[in-house]
Amino acid sequence: MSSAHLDRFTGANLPPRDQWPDFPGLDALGYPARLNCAVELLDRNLASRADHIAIQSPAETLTYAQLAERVNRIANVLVHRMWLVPGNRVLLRGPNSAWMVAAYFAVLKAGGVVVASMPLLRAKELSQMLDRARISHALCDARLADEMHRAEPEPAYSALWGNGQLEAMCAQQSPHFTACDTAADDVCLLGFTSGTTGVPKATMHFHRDMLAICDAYSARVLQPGRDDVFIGSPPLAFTFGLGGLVLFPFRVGATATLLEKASPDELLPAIARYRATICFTAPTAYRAMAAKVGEHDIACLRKCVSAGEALPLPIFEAWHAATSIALMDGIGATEMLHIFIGAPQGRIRAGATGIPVPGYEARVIGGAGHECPRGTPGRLAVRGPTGCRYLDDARQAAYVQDGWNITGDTYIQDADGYFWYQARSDDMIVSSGYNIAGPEVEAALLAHPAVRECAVIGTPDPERGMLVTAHVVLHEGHRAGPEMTQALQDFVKATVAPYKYPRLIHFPDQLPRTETGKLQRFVLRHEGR
Ligand code: 3UK
Repeated sequence: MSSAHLDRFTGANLPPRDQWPDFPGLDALGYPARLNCAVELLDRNLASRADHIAIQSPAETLTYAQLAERVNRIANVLVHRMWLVPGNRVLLRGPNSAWMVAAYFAVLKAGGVVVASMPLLRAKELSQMLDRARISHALCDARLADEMHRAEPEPAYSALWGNGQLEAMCAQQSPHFTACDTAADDVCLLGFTSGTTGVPKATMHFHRDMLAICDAYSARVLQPGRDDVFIGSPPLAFTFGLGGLVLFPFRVGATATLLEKASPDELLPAIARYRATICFTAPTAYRAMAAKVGEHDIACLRKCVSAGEALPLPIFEAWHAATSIALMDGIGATEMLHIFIGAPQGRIRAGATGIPVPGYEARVIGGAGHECPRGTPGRLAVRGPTGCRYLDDARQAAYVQDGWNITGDTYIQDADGYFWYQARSDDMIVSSGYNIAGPEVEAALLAHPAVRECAVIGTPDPERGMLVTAHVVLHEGHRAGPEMTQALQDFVKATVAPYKYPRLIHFPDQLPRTETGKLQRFVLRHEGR
């Protein structure tokens, strides 16, 4: 297999072969040795879907033919004006928009390697990415250029869209571009993990991986059709958003709806306005939207995917009560590119994450690496057509053990084969010898009408080792204080084993979250309460 990369940086920085995961389920997907995922995902639609809407957004609507033309023009700019050679890393920075997607596919089609940055990242974090990934090129939304210009080392070539610069360069280029003849296992994406501590890790994904998530999770679990209209909130720099908002719709010639702003208050009216049928967002957004569904006509909606964090049962139930839709929970990871455990409509069990996506295998293992008996908690191990390859990082050996990807989550597999999330393995609370999973206590608290959001962590305690401590954000009109604390404690004791109740309860105004919507438990732990 010969790489098309002239710049050999990514190939040279793959982990040693003996540290790669196994890839069962890959051969069955039948990919050829050479493929460019931009051709398969975008250009393949030109034969029968040229005039179908590929992207709709507040700013503009593009058919597949119009999008393909913009992609070709940008690819020509990259190659003929910015001297991109295959294998170069290109920073992409912008809110979810048609220009962002066009730039993304232009890099892929030209054989470059995409490095997408979350819109809110600051110069310091961008500098780490520029350095770690040896980024030579940048395409950026003009509104987000300031932080990029402050970051170092400055890419040799950069261009902005939104202020007419890239637009003018594109106008001078041909609307035709011949795709780079990349190998199926050429790296095309460096996905930085939303890591909590330490230097961020860069996960390396191949052209074939971009198709594999479409042909595994999307085709077998989500099962979209060409008339579906996708919508959602995750940034395209988060692979949850990339897959759910762009790759999955494009693989079937459907429509992507891209919103620059997609808080729950904006997403709900957008679902109605764009007649969306499939929604991707985080559990907390479904909870916030469930309360306001009555104000909007969202009868168009058919399927809703929840990922990024555990989906507490009360949120599943609230969304079902409001819409009659069974939320599709799914666990994914940047290392795996997308979701590897979930359940198709009709096989969903409320409260469980689901069963392995066809092509993937999952099991729960103990300390020594042996499979745990069904019904007992242990570490989640998975393998399938996609898997973890960190760029030059010693942490590879911790994530991949014996060919299995170890996600860092504690799970229970039940007698029927369903997987039930317990906690991040680091977040298990050990109090007086009991193992307590914070999310279980959170689910119990969320069922109380006064609770808007909550986080349960362990805080050090001389007697019990750790104390179950809850941080609870109350709905408006409810008062914090000893009475509320007592009421919540009694409420939890009535629904889960009493030893799990939160002995300490704090009432902050909000909880710390990452840009991908994840609760930052470590921030609460380090607040030293
Ligand atoms: C946690 C979940 C319980 C879990 C992601 C879908 O979240 C994604 O990737 P990240 O690298 O984080 C991975 C970790 O997040 N998690 C994600 N989904 C669930 N925990 N239930 C869930 N449904 O700890 C996992 O190890 O940011 C999700 C698709 C692509 C993604 N990158």
